[in-house]
Amino acid sequence: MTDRRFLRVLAGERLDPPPIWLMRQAGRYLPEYRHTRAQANGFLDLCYTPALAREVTLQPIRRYAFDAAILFSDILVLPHALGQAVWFVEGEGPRLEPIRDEAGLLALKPGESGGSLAPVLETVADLRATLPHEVALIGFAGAPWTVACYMVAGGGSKDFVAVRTLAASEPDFFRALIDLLVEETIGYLAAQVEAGADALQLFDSWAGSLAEDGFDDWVIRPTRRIVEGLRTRGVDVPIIGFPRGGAALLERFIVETGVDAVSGDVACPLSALAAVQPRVAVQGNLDPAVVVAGGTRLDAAVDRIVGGLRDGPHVFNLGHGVVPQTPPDHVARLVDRVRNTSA
Ligand code: 1CP
Repeated sequence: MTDRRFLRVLAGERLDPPPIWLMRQAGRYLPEYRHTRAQANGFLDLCYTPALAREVTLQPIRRYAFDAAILFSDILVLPHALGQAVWFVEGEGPRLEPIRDEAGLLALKPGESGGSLAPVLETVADLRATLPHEVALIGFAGAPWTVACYMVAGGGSKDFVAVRTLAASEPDFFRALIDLLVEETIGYLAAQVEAGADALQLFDSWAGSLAEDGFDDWVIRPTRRIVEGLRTRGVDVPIIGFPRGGAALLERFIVETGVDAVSGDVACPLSALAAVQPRVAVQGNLDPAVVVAGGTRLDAAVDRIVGGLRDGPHVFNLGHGVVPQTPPDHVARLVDRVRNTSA
């Protein structure tokens, strides 16, 4: 049995206090991140320079001694590796040259992603060699639906209505895009595990924008194929699903995809997370805004989550990523509260 507390919980153990890590635990809220970020020639360069990516991955571990580190990278390095133009506009977010038809799809270069993602895999190997033994290393990718949203829209969107329209009106094109992403994601995640990742998380940030049939086609099926594809290749590390906004279909997502754990979003009721703990480990689900607020309201929200999920395997996390305006002291208070609230 592993002595990494995070992995013990993903394997089904109940630990008190729960292990903790936070989505976007590395990032702009930390002054040391902003310092390292300024040394890189843009955000993608930060992701592709192993010495810098390793440094920003380790920063929150040094400060807070989290139980898991998450590889510093982005879900959009995969479309970039496929040959799509991807760039980040300072203070705004990602931009991509949109792909909306067969010709755009044919211009992609599947199966060659190993080459340009080599620095990311080197970062994984460096990290596993550098991290304290007891700290687990999480590798990740965007789930196909969410990555496709950015690839088709050409950037962020509040509802991705243009992408949902295309998925409904051009299902053959859209299925071909999703199929390609399924295969590439399997290869990319297997390579991360080979390089040293101890667990994997699939981020499906826009799962909640879909109707039930779309959720089946574009969230559940591709995720199941990725889980099966990884298992067929002999990848046996735990896989965490994060179908953000999919609380109403959480049980079915778990049963039909075969993931080992799920991350609950902010709106997911604690009772819904507790209800699935007999099957899988759960992560969640503090509102990042409450961390910004801090104080006794933060303490109360932490206690409620730790109390509500203590009867099954639970990894403390947020319901979405740490936001840039978060005071680092509030994160310290949160970690202390989780570790010192005993059952
Ligand atoms: O300017 C900066 O420094 C860039 C801000 C930033 C950071 C810190 C971006 C741009 N990406 C990241 C890192 C990142 N992204 C990680 C690293 C590990 C960690 O958690 O510490 C991870 C796991 C991601 C994943 C990611 N990127 C997701 C899925 C999770 C989520 O937040 O919903 C998504 C949707 C993206 C796309 C993306 N990359 C960056 C931004 C600002 C966005 C969101 C764009 C949008 O839709 O508004």
